[in-house]
Amino acid sequence: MTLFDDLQRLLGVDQVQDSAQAEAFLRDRHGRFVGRVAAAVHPRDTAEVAAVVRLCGRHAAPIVVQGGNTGLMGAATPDASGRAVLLLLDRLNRVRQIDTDNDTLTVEAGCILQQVQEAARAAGRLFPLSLGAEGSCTLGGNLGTNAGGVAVLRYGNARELTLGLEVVTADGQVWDGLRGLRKDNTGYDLRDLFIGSEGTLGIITAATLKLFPLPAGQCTAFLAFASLARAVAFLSHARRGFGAGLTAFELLSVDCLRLLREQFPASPLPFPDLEQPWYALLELSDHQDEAHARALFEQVLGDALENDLLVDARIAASLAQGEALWRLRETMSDAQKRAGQNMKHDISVPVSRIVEFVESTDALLQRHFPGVRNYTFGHLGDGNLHYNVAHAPGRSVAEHMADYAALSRLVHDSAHAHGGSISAEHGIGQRKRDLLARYKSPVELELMRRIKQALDPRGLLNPGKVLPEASA
Ligand code: 2HG
Ligand code: ZN
Repeated sequence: MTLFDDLQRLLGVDQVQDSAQAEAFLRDRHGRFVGRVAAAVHPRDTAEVAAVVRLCGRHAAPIVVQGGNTGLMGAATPDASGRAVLLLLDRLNRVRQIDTDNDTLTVEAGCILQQVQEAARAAGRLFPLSLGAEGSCTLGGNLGTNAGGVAVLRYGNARELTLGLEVVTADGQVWDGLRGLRKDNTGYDLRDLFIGSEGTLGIITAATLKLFPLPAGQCTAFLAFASLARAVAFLSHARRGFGAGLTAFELLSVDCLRLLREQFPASPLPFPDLEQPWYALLELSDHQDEAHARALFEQVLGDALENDLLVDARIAASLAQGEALWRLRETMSDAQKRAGQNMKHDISVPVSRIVEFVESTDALLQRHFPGVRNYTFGHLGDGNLHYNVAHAPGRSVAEHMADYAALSRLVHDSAHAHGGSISAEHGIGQRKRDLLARYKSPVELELMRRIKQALDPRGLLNPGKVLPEASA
């Protein structure tokens, strides 16, 4: 019996596809990674996932899990060997339980993030994980990469929002860790091992998530800054003024806004003259009411204007205006995609070193790669910038991308030298795998390898991802 036949017998003919039928799943969203598979399968529940894992074990077939296929690091794309089974969790999309007394929600890994947000809202609660791809990414992918997004400043990463997990282990057992406990000090935290492991340690099939009260009032504004240093100073000012109500502070350089205008001319910019070098989207959530939120918002912005932290502010006068501002920010990824590939660097550094990082890295780039254009934007409140670099005028995208290794090394070395990380929220996948050997200490890498060896001794879960080869 071949693996394909065995899978069809286990799941039924309709739940198993060959490489040709599964084509859409074999390349990542940007077409950077393309693979082949022995089969792609759509199990209907956790028991079927476990059975698939056991069957793959008997055939020594690697397993790659894929959710909404919106990741940027190629973690969900199989390699070209055609040996792997691609596990698609789209059928595991049930909301299993909502507990409003405990403020928890238990959902399956194949749920689209937006569906999770809507389930929470229907119960009068907020599930705050929010990112541009929320209409198509899945919760399993969010947990696999420990996704961040635009509300980390207030609510934390996917990890901080997760209380419990259900996981299928590498040998096909089911670990039911769906505990909705905020306190549980009973030994090693297995949950936190699986979150962020990008499918290399186990397969997350469901999660128990934290819920929060829906805010009673919300204020959104677009701000203009005379320098990045002022934007950072404003952030401290807003933290003091808003306390926990500060929910988002998303930075965009003037070149990002120019790109948005170029690619989406129908979407008006809040500052059409684009006279300042830096802009940010600010959001306050308030648990009293709309009037209280607005008064506080205006006071904090007024003080900042008076103290020259801020050049100008456009406060959204309605929900619709606020949403339009958010749409601008959220289409940054699409605007870049339309303009042609650029080099993405999802870095983080301490907020106190952001200015020094940007200024020194910009200067280094111009010295070594004259004319390249920076599209710098992101989650300033978390110290996480998307420090993306596009081709110089007069050079083709292909010529530019040929410099990827050298240019990216310069950016990553700079982030590292500023006490930062080379991957803040997008993960490692295959794209950054070999970089870990350069930026993680031998001790840290050795501990990671031992964990992998303990949980997946045969190396069948998402091989070739996250961990660099031992010799690298
Ligand atoms: C965002 O913050 C995403 O919009 C994508 O993390 C970042 O396109 C990017 O580089
Ligand atoms: Zn981001």
